[in-house]
Amino acid sequence: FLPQRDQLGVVAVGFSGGQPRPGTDAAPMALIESGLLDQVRDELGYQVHYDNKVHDYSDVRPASDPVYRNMKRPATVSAVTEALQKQVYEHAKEGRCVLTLGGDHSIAIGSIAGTAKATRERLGREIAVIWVDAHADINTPETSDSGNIHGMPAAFLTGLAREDRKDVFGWITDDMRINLKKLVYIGLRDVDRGEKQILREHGIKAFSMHDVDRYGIGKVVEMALGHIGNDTPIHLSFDVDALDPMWAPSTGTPVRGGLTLREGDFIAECVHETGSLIAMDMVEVNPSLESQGASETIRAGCSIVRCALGDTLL
Ligand code: 4U7
Ligand code: MN
Ligand code: MN
Ligand code: MN
Repeated sequence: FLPQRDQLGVVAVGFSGGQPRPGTDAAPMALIESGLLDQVRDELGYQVHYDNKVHDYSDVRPASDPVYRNMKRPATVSAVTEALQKQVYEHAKEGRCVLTLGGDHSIAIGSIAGTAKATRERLGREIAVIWVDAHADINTPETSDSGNIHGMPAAFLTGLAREDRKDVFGWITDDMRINLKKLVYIGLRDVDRGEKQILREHGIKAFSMHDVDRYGIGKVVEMALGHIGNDTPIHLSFDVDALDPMWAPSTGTPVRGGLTLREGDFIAECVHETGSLIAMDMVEVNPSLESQGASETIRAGCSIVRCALGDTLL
């Protein structure tokens, strides 16, 4: 079922509306300007399918967008992720591995919906999602304190959160959804009370920083991959705030006690080694925050993407 190994579709998503701070919209350009796609092309040997454009989706954004069911900018995030879903789907159905450069983490609603749908059509398979993050991002609109949709993507993708309004994620159909049993977290350390209840109630597999400390990253990744099973197509959704702020300070919701850059790279390397990676998101890089740390954060994001695409140490 492997994607054509050397074909990479890239979507650059200049969007920050899933949370309040401007700046994540500039991340795709920063990652690309620092040479990411050139390295992937020249050093890793991929044929890169990229339209040379950072999308801001201004053509689909609604003029007004009041709070709805506690969600901030619901129609905007919905319209942007719906458009992204189509872009990712188009790449994935050609059998390309798809790299989505965010943007805040709300965009995973679109990228994962696109790979889930394409993989069902192409291979008749459900995808697994490895969610590397300080946060679980599985608030429903009702459990969320902030109303920020970047804290909700996993709820919409699993169907724990649903909405009939077509302009507020009602476009998400069953073929775009993911199985709760095939979602696995690594790096958690800031999970809201309501989210903990959701994780417990549904038996969702999660490896917190406590688990990383106890077992080491090698064992944690082994257990995470063991949970999803051999030969399952994998979508890796990597929130840069999974890394400790020491390595990734320029992000909207930093949390102390995170992964080292080497541990982040290691997760990505192991996912690459499975040969089952079909798509990846790199999200929540915000070059305008902690400007001293911006270049370091960008470098960290690039490094993790390169590792996932097969950059090896030797
Ligand atoms: B990110 C939070 F309350 N849980 O829902 C929320 F702590 O994509 C944070 O992982 C969400 O960066 C963080 O607003 C979303 C908060
Ligand atoms: Mn996060
Ligand atoms: Mn996140
Ligand atoms: Mn964040």
